[in-house]
Amino acid sequence: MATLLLHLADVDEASWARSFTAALPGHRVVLRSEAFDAAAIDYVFVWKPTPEAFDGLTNLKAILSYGAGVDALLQHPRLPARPIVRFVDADLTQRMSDYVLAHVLMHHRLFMRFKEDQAARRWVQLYPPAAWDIAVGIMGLGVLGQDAIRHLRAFGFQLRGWSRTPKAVDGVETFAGDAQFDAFLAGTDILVNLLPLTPETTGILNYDTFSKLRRDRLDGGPVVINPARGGHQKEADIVRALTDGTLRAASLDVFEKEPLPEDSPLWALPNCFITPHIAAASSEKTGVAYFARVILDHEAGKPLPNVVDVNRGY
Ligand code: NDP
Ligand code: OXD
Repeated sequence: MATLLLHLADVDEASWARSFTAALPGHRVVLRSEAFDAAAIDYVFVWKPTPEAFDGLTNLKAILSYGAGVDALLQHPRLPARPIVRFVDADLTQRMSDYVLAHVLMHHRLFMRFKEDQAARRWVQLYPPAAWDIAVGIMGLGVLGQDAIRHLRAFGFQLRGWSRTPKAVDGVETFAGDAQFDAFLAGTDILVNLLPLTPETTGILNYDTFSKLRRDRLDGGPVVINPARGGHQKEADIVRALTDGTLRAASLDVFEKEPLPEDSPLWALPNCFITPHIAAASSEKTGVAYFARVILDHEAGKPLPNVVDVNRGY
């Protein structure tokens, strides 16, 4: 019998515990608010763990991450040296692709501009180039980047992708590493960030990056979409670029500080579309199914899937 400890913030922990109990008959599921023997915990399922979350878990077999991104978890001051399994899930992936597709189409079809015209009761007919004349550049060709590409392909956009190591993706012009970053940007009209947050990618959405994007295709200039992590973006640079025309528009789901402070200048910018970190939440139904399977398989002697490479940072 395995014992699973839940340590989740900002979600209904008790509800997840009930679902895990139903999915793991014969195993034990405990909440951090209950009395439990720390040395008896085999697996801990975490989201935003407190500094003492792992204390005493001396016999832990694996850490299960509620988030697909593990940047914050890897910064935990007392993270035990145990395998970390991150959440990789069709439901979450589909939600992220919905978000990306919706925002790419919104910017390609200049809908924010038409909304401004509507507010001003202004009738101006603008015709954007066809999708096949617009290049969407995806930063990060992992689970989420490749699925977003699959959805965007159906709409006919030119597709470009950038990753750390070289990748071949059908119908996509790919670039890899720092050496090819500028070439990737130079042909990109709509930049979509689906990178993990690591020391190398921190602050990558900055003024210098924006000024290297292609400017002559989309009316008013290039666009940035960031549903990955707030640490990727320099918000002062985004404000500057959205104000001086280096960027025509931005869609941001994540922020340097969350919730986005009330006094952030981003709120007031008409060409900035803000959502409150909702691009792709982990669902209880699919999360429990995935992690229960991880535990059952591991207890049956199978290897853990989607284990984070701690040295790489994702
Ligand atoms: P993956 O680990 O599957 O893919 C990461 C991709 O980024 C890989 O292609 C990798 O390159 C590339 N990459 C990593 N470091 C660099 C670098 N220094 N330079 C260039 N490319 C790099 O991650 P996912 O697709 O599953 O998720 C991406 C991120 O999305 C998560 O880390 C998380 O932060 C964010 N996210 C946000 C959510 C939200 O609601 N806002 C929800 C879910 C995820 P290579 O292929 O060479 O390894
Ligand atoms: C995640 C997130 O990483 O929700 O899954 O941000």
